[in-house]
Amino acid sequence: MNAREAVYEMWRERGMTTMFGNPGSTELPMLKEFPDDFRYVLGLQEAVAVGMADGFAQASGTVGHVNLHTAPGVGNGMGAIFNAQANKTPLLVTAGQQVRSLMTLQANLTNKDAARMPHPLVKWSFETARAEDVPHAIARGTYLASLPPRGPVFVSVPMDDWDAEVDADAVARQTTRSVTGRQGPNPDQLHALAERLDKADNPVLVAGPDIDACGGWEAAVNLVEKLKLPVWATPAPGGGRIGFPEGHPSFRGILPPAIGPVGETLKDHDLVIVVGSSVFPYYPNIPGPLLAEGTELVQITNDPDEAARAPMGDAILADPALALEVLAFKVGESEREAPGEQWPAPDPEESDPISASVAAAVLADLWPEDGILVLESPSSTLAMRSRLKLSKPGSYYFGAGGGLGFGLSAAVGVQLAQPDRQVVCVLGEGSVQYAVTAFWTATAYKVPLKILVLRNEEYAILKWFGELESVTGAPGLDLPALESAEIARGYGVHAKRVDGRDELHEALGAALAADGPQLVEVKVAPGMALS
Ligand SMILES: Cc1ncc(C[n+]2csc(CCOP(=O)(O)OP(=O)(O)O)c2C)c(N)n1
Repeated sequence: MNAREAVYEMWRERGMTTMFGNPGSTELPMLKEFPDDFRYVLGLQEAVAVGMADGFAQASGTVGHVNLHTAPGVGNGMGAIFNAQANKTPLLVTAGQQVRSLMTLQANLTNKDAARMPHPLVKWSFETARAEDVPHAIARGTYLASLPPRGPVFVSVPMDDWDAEVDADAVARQTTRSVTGRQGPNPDQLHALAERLDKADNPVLVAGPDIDACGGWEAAVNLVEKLKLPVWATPAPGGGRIGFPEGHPSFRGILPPAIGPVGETLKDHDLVIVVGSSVFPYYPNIPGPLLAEGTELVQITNDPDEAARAPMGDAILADPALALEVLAFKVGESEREAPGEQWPAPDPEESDPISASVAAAVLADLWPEDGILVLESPSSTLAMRSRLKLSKPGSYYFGAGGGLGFGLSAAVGVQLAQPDRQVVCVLGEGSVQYAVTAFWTATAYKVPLKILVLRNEEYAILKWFGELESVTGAPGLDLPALESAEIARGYGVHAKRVDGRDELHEALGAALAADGPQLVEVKVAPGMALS
């Protein structure tokens, strides 16, 4: 048995038969005699291959695999690996390397310090000392990626390793292990928290992305309905997924992403429990008290680093879903009145061109049963969330790392992982450009993704940040004449450019009903769309 046979057998056993990548000479030996039961999804640039694998892994619940070209390919992929780390995506990243005998003299394409390169973006980074250890290293990386907190790992494989003979018995022992685990909550700590929740006058839940990733929606709803809790979503920049149904009457909205405003928003509560999120994914520096006097906070997270780095409150390390189930069981039914609907999205004002809020309202009108939103239109994140009010698990993916390019590439991966659900990707026209080659993959693999591009002819969110940071006169914030529909057509995507609410409604409806990848580009007014 050689290393290649051993590794493919392991991937097969673990259901990892979809491989994303962009090949070079150093990767070809891995791809030799590519087995019929595997699928290779070609990305035309490594950042896109990583982003597609990220979306695929998150939406399929398996460890994703992306194979990158040696040093320059890893370099291209690093922004997307950063995103995967922020998204806590279980992702095996492999990369080719020169043959071992030419590494010391540093022949062309040698990655002279391969394992150091993706630091600190991965949980583990490795190149084996011996060719025969490659299957063990890939097994180790795969196990580690899948354990909480999940995230990317990196294994560099010299190209001559794939034909190396391996010890079949040792490999079987190393690669067929079941390595699983979700942290069970400490019963004493949860008991104490349940008591605090029962005693609190006005407790509140902040729901984070890991509730979705860990399958905790039902338990969250049970807890909320028993305790009549109001619910906020964790601030949008860190909300890579949605942890609570946003159409639920207890849902209040999305917390603002800055210290002062978060403290202010939560000031009437005596106890805040934050589940499946960091405390908090702050972004702009708007200082103020972290929490009002008299407000206490308890975080439940499966990530020791998130627990340790929070600037206030207590933390309990536990799987969010398991902890919510125990809490929902332990707490008593509250006598409080259940919160009524508090997150209205009033009809947006008509304008010419239409606002992004109107575009969001049109999309909400046409929203497919079971639709999945992959969102990267920075100035209209809040408008999209507040109009769509997504209320089913696994229905929202957003790049928590903030690196543009996640949206379009991840959308292709999500649609490949969820062929029976309609994926809709909403993008700013600036964001399209960071993953533009994903259009080609969508066409080549007949991925029936629907894409809505909001054309505001500027980097709207950066102009807004400029105001916040008192920056005037910054160059490079306008994007005139970027023809997204024409560009998409060049990659084979059926695309249409429209203006106004009615044309958008018609084109989007037609795109949703049609086969294959479809794009609608609509002109929208500049500026932020906050609701
Ligand atoms: C890889 C990367 N480069 C640069 C940025 C900085 N950035 C944040 S938002 C933004 C503008 C995005 O423009 P567009 O998609 O048109 O959205 P809009 O702000 O107009 O809604 C940029 C350049 C980033 N987040 N990621």
